[in-house]
Amino acid sequence: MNDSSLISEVCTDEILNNVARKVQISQRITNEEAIYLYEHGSLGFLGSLANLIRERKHGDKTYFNRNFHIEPTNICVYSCSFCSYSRLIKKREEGWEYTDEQIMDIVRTYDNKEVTEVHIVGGVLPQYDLKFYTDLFKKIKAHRPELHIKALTPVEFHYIFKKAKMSYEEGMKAILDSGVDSLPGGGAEMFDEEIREKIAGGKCSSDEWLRIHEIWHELGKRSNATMLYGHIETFAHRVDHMDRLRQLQDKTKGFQTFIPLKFRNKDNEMSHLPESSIVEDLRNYAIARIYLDNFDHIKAYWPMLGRHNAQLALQFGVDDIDGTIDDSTKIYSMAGSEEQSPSLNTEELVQLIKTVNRKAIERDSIYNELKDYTDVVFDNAKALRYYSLPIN
Ligand code: V47
Ligand code: SF4
Repeated sequence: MNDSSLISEVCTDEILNNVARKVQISQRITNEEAIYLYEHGSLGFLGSLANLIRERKHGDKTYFNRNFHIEPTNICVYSCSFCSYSRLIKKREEGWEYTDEQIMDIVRTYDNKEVTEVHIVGGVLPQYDLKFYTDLFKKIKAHRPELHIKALTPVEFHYIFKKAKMSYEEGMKAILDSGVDSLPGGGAEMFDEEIREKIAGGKCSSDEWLRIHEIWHELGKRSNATMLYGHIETFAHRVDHMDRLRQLQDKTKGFQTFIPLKFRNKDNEMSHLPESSIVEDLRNYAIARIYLDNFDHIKAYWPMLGRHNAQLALQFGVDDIDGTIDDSTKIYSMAGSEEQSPSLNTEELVQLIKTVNRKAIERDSIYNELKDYTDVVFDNAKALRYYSLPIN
């Protein structure tokens, strides 16, 4: 008897049984079934199904990369109510605004480090226009051609293309030609229009977010998708969000990874809302894994979730925990994450994965496998920080 027939044996709920059967034969679940899973699926039930899918797709492999972030500014023309990091233009003095040379200085600090990716995203400001960014990306490529540039979201693209009086098609072609390799998943928030207006009013619409990713995929390039959950949305809104992604993915196959982002409530306009529990977070990862049958990867972003919760998520459908980060992002530390200076060296990330009996695989930004760490033994006492199970 395999895992999922066992699930069917012990579960007496007809709808849950049917979902288990569908998972067993790799059949897609409906939106109604996904909502039902949110309402009635126990953590154990969801975890077993999600893990079955995860192991069918990737076995024990758990992916990570060596990356750093650059956040050119935290001043922003928008004021999303979940954002703890941005400062409005009228409070400019409280934030930072890097010039292109300052950004290049940051890139140069990594010259002797074995990073493979830079992730660039920040606030939206008039001086960071299309020319600023395309010149910057060209400079980064000229300086370090092999460094993968994962940069900007439809929120920035919509703003800078409008200012440049360019269509999305023309704009994305210019972005491609300037050296951007892939798009991160940010700015998606929650696609339901009413919720989006309340938490992220004024920035690009859901259709615009999806259209920009579609154009990027049509150019033959890859991107990620996020979902900001655990605030004022309902389970039906989460399923609607994933439904729109699943439909676009059927069309383009350009998404690589889905990244659920748990709302963190420190110092923002929604601080009065409680944060979701870890049980709810794990259920959410599991349902995402079950629902998004056409996404290869589900990522737990450890600077947001915390490293130990990210380890747990590896049993609930997650196969990727992002990268080394090198303390280069402020978005989540400012929003209250327990990771106040997010940075893990390769060794620490590998041990984090191995101590929960998964296989650590370093990947590049489009999931080519760079190194399997199964037989690599580190001689370093720091690894003991993560010691909870025997290290293979
Ligand atoms: O779009 C901002 C979210 C996103 C909060 O593609 C918050 O590999 C929770 O998209 N609580 C930006 N979430 C980060 C992002 C990302 C991160 C890591 C990897 C990738 C990838 C993409 O962060 C924003 C927004 O949804 N966010 N503030 C907050 N208080
Ligand atoms: Fe600006 Fe992005 Fe923060 Fe919204 S989430 S206020 S667009 S930096």
